[in-house]
Amino acid sequence: MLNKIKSLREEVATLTASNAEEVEQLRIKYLSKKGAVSMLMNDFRNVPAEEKRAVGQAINELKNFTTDRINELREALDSNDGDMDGLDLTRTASEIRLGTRHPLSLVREEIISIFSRLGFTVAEGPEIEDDWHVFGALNFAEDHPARDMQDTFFIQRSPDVLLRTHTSSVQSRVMERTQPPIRIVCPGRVYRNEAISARAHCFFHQVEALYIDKNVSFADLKQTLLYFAREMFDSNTKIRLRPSYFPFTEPSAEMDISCNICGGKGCSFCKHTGWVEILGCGMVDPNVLEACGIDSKVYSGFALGMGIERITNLKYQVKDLRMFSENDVRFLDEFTAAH
Ligand code: 2NM
Repeated sequence: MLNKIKSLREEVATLTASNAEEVEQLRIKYLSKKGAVSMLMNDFRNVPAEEKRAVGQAINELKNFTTDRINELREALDSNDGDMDGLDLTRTASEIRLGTRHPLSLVREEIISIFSRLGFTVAEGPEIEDDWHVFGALNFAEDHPARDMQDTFFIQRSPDVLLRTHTSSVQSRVMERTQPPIRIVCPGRVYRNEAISARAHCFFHQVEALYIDKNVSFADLKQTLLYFAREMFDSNTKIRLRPSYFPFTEPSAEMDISCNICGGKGCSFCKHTGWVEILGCGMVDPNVLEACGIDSKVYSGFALGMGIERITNLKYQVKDLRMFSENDVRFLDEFTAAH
């Protein structure tokens, strides 16, 4: 009996199968009710009492060995491509998770959409720029601090190659190659040489708008600003303009909106003033028009620029600017995709 078990074990050890059907045949041959291993169980009745223990153990061991061996053969086939065993075509598909839009993208698209309703189209340009398009054409004095290494990232010196510090460089390029009317919005990433903290980053995102035609006035600018503020925030939003200075505009102003967090009553976000600054603007300086080949006696224009991060903070109260570029999915998942 023990010899019979031993030779059966050797036989099982050498089994092979080239497809699932052959594995099943082997299972039937050895493990089914009438299979070779099961038949040993029948013989077990005739084993003398003193051998029962040893033979019983040997049969059990053979049974386990054979089961394992056949499972091994089946698994080896399953992991081969082309074999359809184990592929359940009736299984419900797993859920497809859609990504979310980045908050800065959501806000950028909303800004562009508002200006497009006023007839503005999108213009884009390079992030790596020359001195002329970032500063020279835009009426920045030769010794203006923005031209300093402290404020601007230089890639190369004389001729200067630098990272744009504002998207106005796109506008100087458009003005150089296009005669008015010009009505463009320029979204994009800009770079400033600043220490990174919760409130400052070495890059951020801007949208600037430029409108040049005959008879464009400060009144046109104000009405555009009011429309923008009421579309972007709520329809009761108030605006206020404070005189300011920019090299490329004269006169220049900064615009505040009534704080949309406390509704103008005063809170920590607006530092208890009821107002928050959101953008800079002004009438394009005639020097800029002339530098770009546009006749400043015939044409006038307004320009404005805003930081997308700042607008996004107002809408979503993001505490730390660094959140925008860390790509932590727990943060990004809070912004559901807009379709
Ligand atoms: C601002 C504020 C004020 C501006 C000016 C120009 C250009 F090209 F026409 F000269 N583009 N953008 C401008 C004016 C930008 O950002 C705070």
